[in-house]
Amino acid sequence: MNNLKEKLYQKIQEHRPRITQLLEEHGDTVIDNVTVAQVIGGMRGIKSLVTDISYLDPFEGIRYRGFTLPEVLAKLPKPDRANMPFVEGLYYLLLTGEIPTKEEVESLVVDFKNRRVVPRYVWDVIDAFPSNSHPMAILSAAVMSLERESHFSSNYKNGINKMDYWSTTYEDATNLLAKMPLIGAYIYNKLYHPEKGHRYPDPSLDLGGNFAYMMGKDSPYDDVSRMYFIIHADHESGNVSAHTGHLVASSLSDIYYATSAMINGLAGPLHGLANQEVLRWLQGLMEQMKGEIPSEEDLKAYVWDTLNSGQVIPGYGHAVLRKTDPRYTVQREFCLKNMPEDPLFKYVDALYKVVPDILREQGKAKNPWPNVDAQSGVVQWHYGVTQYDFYTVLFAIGRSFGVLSNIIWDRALGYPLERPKSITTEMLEKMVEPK
Ligand code: FCX
Repeated sequence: MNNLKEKLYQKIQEHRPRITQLLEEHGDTVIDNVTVAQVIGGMRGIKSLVTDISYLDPFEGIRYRGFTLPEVLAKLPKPDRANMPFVEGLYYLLLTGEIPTKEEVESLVVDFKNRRVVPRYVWDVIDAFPSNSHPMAILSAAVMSLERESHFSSNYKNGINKMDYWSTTYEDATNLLAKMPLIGAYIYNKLYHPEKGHRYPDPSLDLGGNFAYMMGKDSPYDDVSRMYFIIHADHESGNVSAHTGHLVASSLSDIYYATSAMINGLAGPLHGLANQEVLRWLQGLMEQMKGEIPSEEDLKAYVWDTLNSGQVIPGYGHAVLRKTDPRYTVQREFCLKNMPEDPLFKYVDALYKVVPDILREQGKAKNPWPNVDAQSGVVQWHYGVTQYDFYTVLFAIGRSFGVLSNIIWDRALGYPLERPKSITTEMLEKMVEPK
């Protein structure tokens, strides 16, 4: 076992008794109530999942194993001359709860390099897609094509102890995570730069650096990639992508089935596709303003026009957050440092000053503040990734680190098949009848 897997096993052995004690001594303790509005309205806010990988406080934002994003970006080891941490180091943190040393991360970087060889048939599956296919559909199929590689599935057929499920799940997860950036870059070049042909990975580069190399992007796009994958990695367990991955894996579908399902959930306009909608909306604004920075009045008029046409302001609002998304702030600080004169960034900054007050005035959105999507596409556009259909693939690569870390721990703690109870409308009506 490499030192991450050994450390993980030690953490698993320490954690298992806590779950056993909770179940044995407190299994019948009630921790939440469920209302009619929650049953009909998307189960919002029902405390019904448990994870230690990350926690989302509505007023503080996301914490990975208790660390805020600024703390994660400051504490995790970075490659020499880089300003953003190794993504491999985030994986170590999400799995163990500990900040790894640079030596531990460098050992994990080598392990990831050894796992990132992608079988030829995956490229054939990607090449078989028509060039006007959505990159998320291609990514989902490419991940599914790798299912035959699953150590968990092949071992399960031969009969393995339930307490060891986590070990082959770890192998599948780490093998897939190492391959996702190469698959993403291949899809990008196939769809948007076929003239570049197939780039082979650079053995001297870490995951984020190699992704930038394979995308054909120079520095600081390596740091953009590390930042993007890290801030999108997890958003606790209840969002569509994380919950779908957790749910599908609860039937002991392997990592490949669960990750493909996660990608399919992320592809929805009310989830991962929103970062594309933000760019589309911003460019409509830029076109209407003929590239000029609009006056506050013109900006307000454009925002109200969008709302009055029955559309949402993309990149604003959130199902849980009730403050500015710290992931927006991390990217805004990157923009202020690296691209302060970018016109789209100036539009985003100008909108930040007017949209929250307008959403509050309209009075519908529970959260009038920007989320991660309000800023993410602007950074990609600046560095030449102008095909915003691709942005959700970047989101999926980052989100895989959180979802797959969760699934490894689900198996390690023996979390069972997920099976909430449903009821009929008539039963609901009877439950609300005056006694
Ligand atoms: N503009 C206009 N109206 C908005 C709005 C916005 N930005 N945000 C919310 N509203 C409206 C809703 O449309 C709803 O109106 P309705 O009653 O007519 O249907 C009302 O306000 C109440 O919605 P609310 O409960 O506040 O917000 P929702 O949870 O329904 O979700 C959306 C709002 C889906 C618009 C918002 O969450 C969004 O755009 N999400 C995109 C995906 C996302 O969350 N991206 C971040 C990534 C995610 F955090 C992750 O990492 O997993």
